[in-house]
Amino acid sequence: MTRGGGGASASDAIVAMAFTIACFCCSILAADAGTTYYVGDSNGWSFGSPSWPNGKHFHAGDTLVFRYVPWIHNVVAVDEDGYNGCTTPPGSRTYTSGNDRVTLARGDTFFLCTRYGHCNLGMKLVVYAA
Ligand SMILES: [Cu+2]
Repeated sequence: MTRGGGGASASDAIVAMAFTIACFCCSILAADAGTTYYVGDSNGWSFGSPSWPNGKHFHAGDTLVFRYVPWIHNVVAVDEDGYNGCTTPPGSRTYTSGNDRVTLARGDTFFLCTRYGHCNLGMKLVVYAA
């Protein structure tokens, strides 16, 4: 820049404003899309999943992806009683694709695997979304 004088020029101000607006729009888009989490990370949805949410902060609109071998496991969204007792309330949503995407609503969401004995062996998950 060869222009003289101190202080920020008008073009600098416009650039700064454009940058601010762009950031603002990006943050809105990010909020809409939410964050995608892979349950169990590289292990997938498994018996080690109950501790997986530890230290994570989920928000409504985030997506959980459950990856597993479909003929070994499944994913059922249950209520708190179902989670505590390893039971499946009537009408529970069941996922069986092995690559299931679930968008979180605000509050606690409970999941378990209904294959024989799996829930009692610890294959269940509760996630809190703010
Ligand atoms: Cu299972």
